[in-house]
Amino acid sequence: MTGEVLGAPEAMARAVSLAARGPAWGPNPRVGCVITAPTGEVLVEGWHRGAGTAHAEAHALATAAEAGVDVAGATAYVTLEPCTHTGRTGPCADALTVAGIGRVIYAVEDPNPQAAGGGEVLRGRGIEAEFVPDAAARALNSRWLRAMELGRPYVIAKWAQTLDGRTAAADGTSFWITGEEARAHTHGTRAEVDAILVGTGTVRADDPSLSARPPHVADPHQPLRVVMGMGDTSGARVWRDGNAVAIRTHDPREVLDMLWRRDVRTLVVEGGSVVTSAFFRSGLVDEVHAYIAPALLGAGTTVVSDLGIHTMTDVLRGSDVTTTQLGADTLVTAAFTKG
Ligand code: AOF
Ligand code: ZN
Repeated sequence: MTGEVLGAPEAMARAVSLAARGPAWGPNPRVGCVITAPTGEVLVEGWHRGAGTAHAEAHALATAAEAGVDVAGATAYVTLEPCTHTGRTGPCADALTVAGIGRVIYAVEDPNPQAAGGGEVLRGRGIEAEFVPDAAARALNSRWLRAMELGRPYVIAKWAQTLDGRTAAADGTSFWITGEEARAHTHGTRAEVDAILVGTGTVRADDPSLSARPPHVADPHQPLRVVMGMGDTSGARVWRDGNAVAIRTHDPREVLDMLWRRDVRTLVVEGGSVVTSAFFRSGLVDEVHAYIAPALLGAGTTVVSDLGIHTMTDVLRGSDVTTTQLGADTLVTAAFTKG
């Protein structure tokens, strides 16, 4: 809060919590900025509200200008290295320089080659700019950062399964394997990502709407809905409004290239088995969200089919595992590619 006196770690923690106000989806990271006087007194704050709007530093500086607050010689704590480029908005390194900021502490280096280098630019101008790595600042944008490093969307493979690894019964029915809490949780994830993808087989079998319907959230963000494959899906529910796209290829890499060009940074792959297997076979699943119901089917569709693994030494094993109990069901998350 303005007027509060904060030490350096607290000021950065505050900047991280401001950053978290921004949207998790979209082509830009979430960034926060706190500007303090040399005494540690908070002068102004800012955060980025998403692509096309002011960056966190620009927001804080505009607030200062409006309120007539002098930031000359002040310290700016920013969760991401200030940018150097003119993209949808102007370079923050220049804005900080013009405002007379004396010191800049940033918590994550910008992996975007177009924007990176703000620290160097500021130091070249005699401004004290220091990179002080911060785990919370990195965690807030972990998927975006990984996507930028990989140059492709970050991929989460999500499914609901029985204890024996089935995602549908032998007759194709799959409503509902998991309970209400688990389903509500998946809607929360959908509302935080840029796109959801299924295969044409799933559209034909389930006719899903693929919308985000998190409980108690008015007007949630709706991800782009993507249908991959060659099957005929005309008349399906997914096409009933404009926010859906068909990609007529079987190749996950091509799909990711096309989605990257459409500013997709985080994608949830929601099956079915053919599509999920194709992403695993291509090494393109970064994270798994498996919702496991205490149920058995004994027959029916499996989560994935042949992945070309014939011996234990080739097993695909996740790391960074988390488990969350959701009513009777358990969500297991795991990382499958490592940064
Ligand atoms: C900052 N502060 O608050 C953010 C930054 O298209 P633009 O102009 O919005 O630029 C987007 C890029 O700028 C984005 O990919 C990332 O590298 C950086 N984001 N930088 O200094 C901010 N959001
Ligand atoms: Zn910027």
